[in-house]
Amino acid sequence: MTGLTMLQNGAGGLVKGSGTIARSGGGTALVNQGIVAPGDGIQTLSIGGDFQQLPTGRLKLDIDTGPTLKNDLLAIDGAASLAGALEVSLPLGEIVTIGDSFTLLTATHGVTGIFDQLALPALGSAIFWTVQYSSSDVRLTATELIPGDYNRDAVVDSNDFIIWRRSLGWTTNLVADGNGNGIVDDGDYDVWRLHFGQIAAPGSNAAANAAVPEPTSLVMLVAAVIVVTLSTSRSVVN
Ligand SMILES: [Ca+2]
Ligand SMILES: [Ca+2]
Repeated sequence: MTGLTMLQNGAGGLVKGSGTIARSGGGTALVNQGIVAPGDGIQTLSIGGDFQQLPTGRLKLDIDTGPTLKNDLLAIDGAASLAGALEVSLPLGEIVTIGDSFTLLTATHGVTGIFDQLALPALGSAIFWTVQYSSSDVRLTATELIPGDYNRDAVVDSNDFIIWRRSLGWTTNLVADGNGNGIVDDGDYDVWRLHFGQIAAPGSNAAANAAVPEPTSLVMLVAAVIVVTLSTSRSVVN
C-alpha cells in the first residue's frame, strides 16, 4: 500500500497483515493510536517511511520458540518513535530458555522513545525479559535472573539495595525476597551483597562478575540510606 499522505490508525483501529505501508516522498508513513499487529501467524510488516506510536497505541507481536526461534517483525525503512504498549504473545505450552532473543522492530533511521507498558509472556522465577533499545532495533531477550537483582535490570547494584531497604519487612510484593522465605528480611540483604556487581550476560547461563564492592563503600551506602530515612521520618514527626 503506497499513498501520498500518512496513514493514521486511530484509537480502536487495527492494522494487520504483511506487506508494506509506504508513503511516497518520505516522512511519516504510519501513526499508530490503535493496534498494529503484523501477520496472520508469524510475518513481517514493512513500513516505507517513519513510524510513530502514540501513548494509546499498541504494537502486538507473536513470537515462537519451537522448533526454531521466530517472530513477527515491524521493519521500518525510516525512523521509529515509540510510546504506548508492546504486547508479545507466545503459543501456550512453548518453552522460553535463557538467551532466547527476538528482534521485534528494526528502523533504518533510528529508534527514539520506549514503550510505556509491556505485556510479555510469563516466565519461570529464575528468568526475566529484557527489552533492549538500540539505534537500529528493539530486541526482547530472555535473561537469567541474578539473585539480588531486585529491580530486574540485569545488574546487581545500589539501586537494588534501595528496593530492598524500602520493602524491608514486607510479606507482599516480594520482588526483593532474594532468599525466597516469604518476607523481605536481612537474608535478602546478604543475597544482594553476595551478588553485588554481577551483570547478567544475555545469551549465556553465566553471569559475569564485574566488580566486588569495597566494604567501606557498602557501609557508606547503608549510612546514606539511613540518613535519608532519618531525615524523612523527622520531617514527618515535625
Ligand atoms: Ca538491578
Ligand atoms: Ca527473604
